[in-house]
Amino acid sequence: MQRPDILLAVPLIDSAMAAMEGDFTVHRLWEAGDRDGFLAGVADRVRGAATTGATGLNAEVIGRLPRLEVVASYGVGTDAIDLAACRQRGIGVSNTPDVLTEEVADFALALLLASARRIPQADAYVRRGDYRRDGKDQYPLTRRARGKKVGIVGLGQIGQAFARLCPALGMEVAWYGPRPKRGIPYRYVDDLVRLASEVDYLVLTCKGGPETAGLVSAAVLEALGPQGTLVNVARGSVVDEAALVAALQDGSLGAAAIDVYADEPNAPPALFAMDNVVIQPHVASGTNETRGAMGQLVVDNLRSWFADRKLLTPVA
Ligand code: 8YV
Repeated sequence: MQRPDILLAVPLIDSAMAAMEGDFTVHRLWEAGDRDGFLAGVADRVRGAATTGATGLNAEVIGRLPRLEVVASYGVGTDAIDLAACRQRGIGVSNTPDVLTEEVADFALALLLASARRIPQADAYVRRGDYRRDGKDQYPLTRRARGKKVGIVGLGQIGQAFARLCPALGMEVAWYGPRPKRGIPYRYVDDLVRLASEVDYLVLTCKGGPETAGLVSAAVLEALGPQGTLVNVARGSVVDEAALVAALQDGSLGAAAIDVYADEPNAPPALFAMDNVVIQPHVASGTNETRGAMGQLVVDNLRSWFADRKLLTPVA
């Protein structure tokens, strides 16, 4: 039986790439010099596609692949996949929930602590040779995170995993979302500006896409305030990024620890020189173990589809 042809939008972890090369005929879009010509050349063969949560698959590429049956995404976020175009064509879509949940939550806590204790800045201080023991230019004291108030924006699986970590640091948890949820033991606040005004850390774990675009507005950032910190492991689109940069620059927002940006990989250069930010390259799920599990799930979804047209982790 002919091996299904798969379009791979961007590289995945090596183990997944090797498994895909073993089962499928893989066409590597990111290596194409002439992207249009490349897509035209594979259009009559490609039945599946694999991509990532950050890269997705847009309607233009989907439209160029008339035989596309399935899209398997390496990640939980699907905001960069044109789901409407897939539904219209009856194209199955899978993602990789659960296998990355705790990893991303752990990284959100790591970002919070890195920001509070200024770990990257202190690292740079020692690397510059500024570390002294003579009482001069001592590294400045930082802030305790333990016992502080945390507001979580979006209490899905990752948000709940993050909330479960907070008691270990004695942190009080409240949360915001479109509607309250049954069986959740944390205080629900139905007004994001009010939640921001009440907490020390506002942690974004919500999904991306039109429903949350610009949700963290200038008003929310102002309410979080000069003593507040924004932590974002969700999507850059959730935040008014221009307002965030301005608030960090003028001090109306105290600090930020950010793993995602509005126009990745183009993080705002204005952030690079700021001493009150921790910036990361969208690596919250980026461990060997978690990306290995994500990659295996991408391959297993594709294998399952081509075996019996069923997906293991279909996107609703
Ligand atoms: C990405 C993510 O998949 O899960 C998500 O939605 O944002 C990440 O895990 C990342 O782009 C993987 O390369």
